[in-house]
Amino acid sequence: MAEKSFRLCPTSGLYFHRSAESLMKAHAVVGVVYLLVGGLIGLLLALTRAPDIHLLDAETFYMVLTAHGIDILIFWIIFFEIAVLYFASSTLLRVRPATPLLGWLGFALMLIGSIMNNVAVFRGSSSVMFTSYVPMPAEPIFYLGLILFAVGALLGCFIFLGTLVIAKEEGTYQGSIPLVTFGALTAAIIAIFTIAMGAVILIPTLMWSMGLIKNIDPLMYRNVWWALGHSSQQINVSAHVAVWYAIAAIVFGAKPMSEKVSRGAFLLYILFLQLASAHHLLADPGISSTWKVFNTSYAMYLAVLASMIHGLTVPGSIEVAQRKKGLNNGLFEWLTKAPWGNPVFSSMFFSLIIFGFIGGITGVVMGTEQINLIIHNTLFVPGHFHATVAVGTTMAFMGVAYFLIPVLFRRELIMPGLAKIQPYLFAGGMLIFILFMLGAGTLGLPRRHWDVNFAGAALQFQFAGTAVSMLGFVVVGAVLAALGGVAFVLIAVGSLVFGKPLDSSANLLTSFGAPLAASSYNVDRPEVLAPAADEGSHQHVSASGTFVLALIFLVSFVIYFFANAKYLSSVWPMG
Ligand code: HEM
Ligand SMILES: [Cu+2]
Repeated sequence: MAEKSFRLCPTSGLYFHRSAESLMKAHAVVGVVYLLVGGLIGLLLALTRAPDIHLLDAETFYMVLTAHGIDILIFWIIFFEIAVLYFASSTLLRVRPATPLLGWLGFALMLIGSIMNNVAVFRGSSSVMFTSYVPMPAEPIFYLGLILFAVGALLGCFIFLGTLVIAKEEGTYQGSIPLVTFGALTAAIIAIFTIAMGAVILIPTLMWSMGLIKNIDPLMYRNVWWALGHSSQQINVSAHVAVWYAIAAIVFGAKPMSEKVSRGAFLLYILFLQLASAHHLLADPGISSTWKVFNTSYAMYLAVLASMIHGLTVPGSIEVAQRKKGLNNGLFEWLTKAPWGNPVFSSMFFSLIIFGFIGGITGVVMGTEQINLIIHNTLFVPGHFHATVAVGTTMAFMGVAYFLIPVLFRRELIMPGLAKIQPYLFAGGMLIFILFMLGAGTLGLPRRHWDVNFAGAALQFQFAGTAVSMLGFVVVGAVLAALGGVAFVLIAVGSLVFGKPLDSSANLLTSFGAPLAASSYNVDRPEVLAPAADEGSHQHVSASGTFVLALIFLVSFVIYFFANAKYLSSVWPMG
């Protein structure tokens, strides 16, 4: 292992291997470009949903809806995730990446595949939406693009595993792999399963679109497709939870409250999440209620339990770290005196709160077979998943990107003032957007619908006025969130192009006035992202504030669940 192939980052104490570094940069940058494209066209969708604006015509709306879903949920997130895999393996374990040349091949496949898919979509011939349900046909290059992209991502996962093997063989770490790497490993394992399911469903669909196969059963398609579609969301969850732990360590020097519990929770994801795919089939005929209820109750709750454990231990570990630094007054001084002006922290914390409170609670409510009936295919559904992926995953990644700009790219952040408020703009906008979509959906407004007024339709229908007027607020939220998204891309890409190159001793992260990486994560304390050697030694510091937050969470959960059950009984009277 030639020493000169590593660079020691003076800001963070992290070691970057040159070849892993370039791979991380390439994946992260392309991912951010897709975030920009996908986010901006998301705004066009919102502007069309509001009947007074009704921006796009019907054909363009469904084309853009397709592009938005795929560009942002697949291409932005997975490009960034592969960057995270290189970081969690090569950088955290201080080891060269396995077969970097294959890494570039994987990158090229992902890039080419994603472009092919976009070409198919923007030609207007493949408006089949993110789920591409048969028998709606898309062009062959739509599916082929997705398949090439998936093969590229699969290479990234294998290189991650190979890098772990090299680290083990060369003994670059002691004991077990760090928790963040463990979380990334969970994501990689789930990704391999997900991509295999993708092959099972997309290869036949490609052949069908080429005329080589006559028919694909739509019910079977949905069943297998969701083994891909749902699992891919669990890759996101594992990856963004790993990022939460990383940011807690980076910003606060926090150590997991219990390594074993956190690792066990990651394991729960691997064991139970595939079964939870059933929550996408709750309204499908041809599948028994027993099967639906078993998979979405007992099995799904074990995956949900895992998220609740992380949602408790991450803020808990931050609280413990803060209290040890003396922020010990009352229940919440540790939180009120957290570095709210530092976008690494604020992005991560908004991700955690909105993912947990809104994404989590609405997910469990929606995953209940009976309640699902009142919100199935309504705007409630995009309300839910913008909380989980658009805020949960995206903001966690934005947070770590703010950390990586000075550390990985060695650039000073441009517009630090804007960077301070950007997370508030994006999270605030998204919050409005999400809450009003949830509300409109609860009142029955459909998702993926071009015209809620049914102008000129053969069968007329009038939705409640309140529901329709909520769409105005959806637009307000969407505009704010889009501004926040554009601000992020401006700062991130602008810093790479115009940011002052950092000299070796600078520590510009502190320009946010927060105790940051350098103090809590430096060469003398390389163990911060590694397993806590003395587990238990800090247990006497309590995390009572987090405990109160958890209780508030549980109470909101129970009230909301029963409110929906009550509502169900009123719209579905049975005597
Ligand atoms: C500026 C930010 C964003 C805005 C304004 C926005 C807006 C929208 C709107 C209006 C819809 C259509 C809802 C419907 O009619 O059914 C939608 C769908 C969707 N959005 Fe977003 N979105 C944003 C960011 C994101 C992000 C960051 C993600 C994922 C990481 C995401 C993932 C999706 C997905 C998967 C769909 C569903 C597509 C489909 O139904 O096939 N969005 N978004
Ligand atoms: Cu799901």
